[in-house]
Amino acid sequence: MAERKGSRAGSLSRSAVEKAVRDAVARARVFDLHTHLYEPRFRTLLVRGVDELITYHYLIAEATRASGLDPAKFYAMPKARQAEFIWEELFVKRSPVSEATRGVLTTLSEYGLDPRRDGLRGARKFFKSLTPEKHVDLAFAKARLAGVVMTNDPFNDAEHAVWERGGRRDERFHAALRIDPLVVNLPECARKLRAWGYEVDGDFTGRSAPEVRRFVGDRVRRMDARYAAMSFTPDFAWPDDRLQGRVLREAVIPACRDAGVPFALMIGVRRKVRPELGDAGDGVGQGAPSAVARLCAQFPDVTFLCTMLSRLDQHELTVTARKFANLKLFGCWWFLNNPSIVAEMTAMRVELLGLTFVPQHSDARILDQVVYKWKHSKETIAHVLAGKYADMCDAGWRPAVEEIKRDVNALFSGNAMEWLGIS
Ligand code: HDL
Ligand code: ZN
Repeated sequence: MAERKGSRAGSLSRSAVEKAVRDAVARARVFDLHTHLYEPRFRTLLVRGVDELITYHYLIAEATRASGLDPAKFYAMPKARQAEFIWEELFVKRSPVSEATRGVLTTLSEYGLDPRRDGLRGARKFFKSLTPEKHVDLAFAKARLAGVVMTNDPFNDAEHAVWERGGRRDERFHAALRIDPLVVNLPECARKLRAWGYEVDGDFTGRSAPEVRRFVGDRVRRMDARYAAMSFTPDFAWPDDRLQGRVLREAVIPACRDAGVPFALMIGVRRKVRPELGDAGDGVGQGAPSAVARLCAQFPDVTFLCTMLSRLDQHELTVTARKFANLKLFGCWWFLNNPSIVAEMTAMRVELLGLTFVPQHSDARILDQVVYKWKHSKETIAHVLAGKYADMCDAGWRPAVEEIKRDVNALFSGNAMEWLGIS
């Protein structure tokens, strides 16, 4: 029989391609490039369980908005009462159709519960029996996680104490050195840095630059951090003679280059738009991908991971990534992590970057979120990819199933692990 156009031994028929893509995505092991999770040895820093899941700050914003309750009154309630309030406002009085409420349903259902029948009470009973270690194993298995990267703040006293104590590490958890405080609150950081033996001044004068560079290098080594990271407000600029530009240019970027680790820029957060909402009070603003381009051009030997928070920046940032091989785009961050936007961003990235990006990270703060964030993201990304592979067949190139698995595994773990030098 004549070879079908675009085929070779093992090629799939067009009708088989879409299913092969969906199966490969469903089976793919995931390396989660950015989370706020912690190994169990960090004890209470590892946030888990149904009350935490329901009082995720996304749901606090939604519930205080829906009810009109003053945030201060909400935060004055004990955690269990906060969860009951959110459950009542967003699940009972109204259907849980938002992405964050649907996420709670997905997670409880994936754990074998019936959210409607079991409700908050039944869910609480289920979680009661889980030790931190068993809970991590369960959530990681459900989300098919091969590994996650934490967000490690060297200036957080509780976290610092655990690093100082040392101890066997859980190899599924990788460290990332998160150093926003260096820019957001240098005077406080300088006080701690001096106590740790680094000659750093609150106004970044004297020997501050080489000493911050030494500190970043020391902490990267101590944590075996896979990258250093900062979030930036929409006015991120490059070049930049403000404090943040100097800290980056004179200390952080040289330290990343010395250590051979990437620097991650997370750009576009408008901090404390509504301070009384706490973690739920941040907003989003359009940034300048052109500043990222100038940074990548100036440091061609440094790898820059980047995710921007505004939907308005995505096309320009993706085109910028076509110009700079050292610019690595990852995830649909925070307010972008909604199916409608994940679909749009993933299609655009495949069309402009092929397979050379990381489509998603979970940003999970609560352990159980990885279950729903990855299920939802995989569904959306699989749908987009299936269409792209079908289009490829129509253009005359029928893939083999092994090729589809190769590509899908690159997107869900291979690319990220390669960027971070993890074998
Ligand atoms: O700065 C960050 O890493 C953000 O992800 C914030 O933690 C944000 O509050 C968040 O949780 N987004 O999902
Ligand atoms: Zn985050």
